[in-house]
Amino acid sequence: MNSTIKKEYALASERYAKLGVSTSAALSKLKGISLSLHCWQGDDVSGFEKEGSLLSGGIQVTGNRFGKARSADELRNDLEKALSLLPGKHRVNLHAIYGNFTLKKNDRDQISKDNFIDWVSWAKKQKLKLDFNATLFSHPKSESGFTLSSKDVSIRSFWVEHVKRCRDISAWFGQTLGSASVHNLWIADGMKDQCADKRGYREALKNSLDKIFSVKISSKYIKDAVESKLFGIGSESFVVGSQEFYTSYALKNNLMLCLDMGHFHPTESIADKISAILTFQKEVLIHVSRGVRWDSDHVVLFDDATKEVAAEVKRNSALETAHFALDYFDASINRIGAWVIGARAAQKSILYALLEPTSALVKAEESGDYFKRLALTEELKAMPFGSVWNYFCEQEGVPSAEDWIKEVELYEKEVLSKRS
Ligand code: RNT
Ligand code: ZN
Repeated sequence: MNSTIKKEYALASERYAKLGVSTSAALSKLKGISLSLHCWQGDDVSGFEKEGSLLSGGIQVTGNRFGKARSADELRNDLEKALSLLPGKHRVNLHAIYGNFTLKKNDRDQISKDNFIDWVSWAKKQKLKLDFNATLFSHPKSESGFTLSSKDVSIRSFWVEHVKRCRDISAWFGQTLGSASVHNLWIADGMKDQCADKRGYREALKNSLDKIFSVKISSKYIKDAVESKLFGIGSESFVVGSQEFYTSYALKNNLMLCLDMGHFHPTESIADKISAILTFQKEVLIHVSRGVRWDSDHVVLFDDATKEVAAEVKRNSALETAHFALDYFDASINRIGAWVIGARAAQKSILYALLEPTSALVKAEESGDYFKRLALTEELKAMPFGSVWNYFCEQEGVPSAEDWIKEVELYEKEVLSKRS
């Protein structure tokens, strides 16, 4: 290992030890925390259902940087490149539209394991675990703006069948790869303008969910999550699957809640919700994202919002029971670089949380010494955090500091620039 990095780490360790924090304990914890890397950053959420598939329905990607993955093989190569630049071991998160539909042109209500054999053999080879998502957008049957909550029973049944099949595929990932697969359900259902029968749509959604989750699958294979939203493109006035709706449904039906960092009012703290949920539930799924003024899904950064989320998970002793899944899509910059910036930022945020002298903060708080709590929090920001991070990267055999940037540039020159 680079001797400067080693020296800097030793000095940093001493500084943290003075605060009662062990850097080596923090790093061994960090090593065991996997992020779920979202496949959809690699091709702007297009998927491979048919040639030239395009994203539609409630979410949008902007930008047209060259080099987008045009096939599942290219996407897997790009994922391998991104993963090679991340310390630790991570999972890959797939959406239903990423299957192989060349041999069997299955519509969503016929999707099956057969469409995902390539992904599973790749995952086995790469020693990766897979998570999954049903896809209820970018399809003629979602164009009305309603899927599982549609008042048209044939539309509703179509999507119920899709999600049921996706849960089967997800459970199969979990079983074959030996680690429960997180299946997350997000739908865009809602209305642009004032809705006169909110209750009707919510009853319909509940009805569909009851059908979907009446099929019981062992939690050894699948962990089901439901993702709420406050508003979206085309659903500015009303979203059927709101936070209150899903919180109630999840509690009643023993499902996990998914909190997406871009799905609330911009001034609302997602971090603040974690302890509320974990008071009643064991696990939580976090979609690590960054909204800029709206749910824009910008690349995740090592910023206050992400740090605060990680800190709350740590303070709730939930690092093993919270699932961090990245969820953003930026088509305006190098897509592999976008994956790596966001994933490393999420990992840095977790490390920052692990290096927090939480008990000292709680102690100050309990004794009413709020000055000390605030002062300590401020001083933490000037601690040699980067030296610990760089040491972790070197230890894990991946480039530290800014050294990974040139690897992305080289891949862009050698591989991405040749894609038309
Ligand atoms: C959309 C949700 C959802 C999607 C992915 C692609 O607002 O955040 O999680 O981003 O399913
Ligand atoms: Zn999300």
